[in-house]
Amino acid sequence: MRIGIVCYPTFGGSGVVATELGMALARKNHEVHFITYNQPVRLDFISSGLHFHQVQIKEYPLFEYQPYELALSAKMVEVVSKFNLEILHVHYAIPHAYAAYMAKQMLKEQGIDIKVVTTLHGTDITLVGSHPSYKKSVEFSVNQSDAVTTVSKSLKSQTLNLFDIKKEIHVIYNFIELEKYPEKLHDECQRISIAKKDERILTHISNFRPVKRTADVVEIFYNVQKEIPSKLLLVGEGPDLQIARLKAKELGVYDSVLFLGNSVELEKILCYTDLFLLPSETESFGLVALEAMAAKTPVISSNSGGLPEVNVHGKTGFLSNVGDVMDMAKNAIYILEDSEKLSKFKKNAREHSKKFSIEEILPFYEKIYKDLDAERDK
Ligand code: GMT
Repeated sequence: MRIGIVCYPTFGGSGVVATELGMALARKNHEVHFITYNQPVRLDFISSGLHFHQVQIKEYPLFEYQPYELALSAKMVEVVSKFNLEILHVHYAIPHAYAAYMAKQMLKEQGIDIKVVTTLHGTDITLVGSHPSYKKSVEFSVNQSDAVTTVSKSLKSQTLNLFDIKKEIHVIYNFIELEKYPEKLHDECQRISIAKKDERILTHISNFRPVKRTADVVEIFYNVQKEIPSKLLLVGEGPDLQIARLKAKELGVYDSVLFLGNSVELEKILCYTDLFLLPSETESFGLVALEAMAAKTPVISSNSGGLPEVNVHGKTGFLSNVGDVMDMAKNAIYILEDSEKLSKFKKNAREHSKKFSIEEILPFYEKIYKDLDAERDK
């Protein structure tokens, strides 16, 4: 099929899911057109069947806020009609679902019936979407989509609680490409470049927004390193990175924390890692936890949102109440104190991640596309 994908091209989870989905669809001989303001960070143009169309904004001094949705919907119209697209799949409702609705109306005038799929990723519903400034427009544009998906059962029920949604919501989990995390790479990984032989490596990867509770990450690590020699790797950038630095200095562990910045080499970093920390305030799914598990890394997380659908308490890691850093540290020590126990958790994590392999999940999206296409022919 010919599919347009609209997403944020950044390091955020929704952009990563959209990009990986597009690349996987192209490998299955679909023609995929990305419509974004920059080339998505994980987009690999070596694969054929992939196209990128940049949304360009005409800046004008009158505007305090540049009208991105306008440029985006115009680009969607141009690409859909030029390449005869059948589906527009928008990731993250704000403002993509709204722009897709506008494009759909414009295309109708040209006699084109484009089918719009909206995937809700989390904060587009919870923290941002339900804010009174956006709520009505988000609700309207989600209801106007031809199909709606969420990335977890938890996000589906939050969406139904917060909005008056008249559409059926399909739950399609985040997915993982297991080949990116080969078992062999794990055996060869050069962890000695990061930590001493007797040290454990704990890692947190995020965009360091308040929702990630970065200070909790450092506090958990502080309590762990009192019992077990260890290092903390902080990967990513964002507004709360400074909070993490200050916390590490305040607790006297700054020298044991490595700040690695944004990275496209997550597989390598996770390969070094013994334990992944994700104490988020809310997390619709927690793609990064799944990536960690695929790389044989158990996860210490909060129990908020969709995290219990990914991280299995006592098997792939542990879940604690949001903010309970002492419980998280206790669970981390329990896993790390004994190499045999750690190996068992690592094995379980990898095994469980297989449930979310791209081969398992991709057909659910393809079915939605096919069903919508068949609807058009009726
Ligand atoms: O939370 C982030 O860091 C980014 C955010 C996004 O929208 O880009 O991620 C959301 O979407 C991911 C992919 O579906 C989910 O795995 C994340 O859990 C979700 N983040 C939140 O709900 C906070």
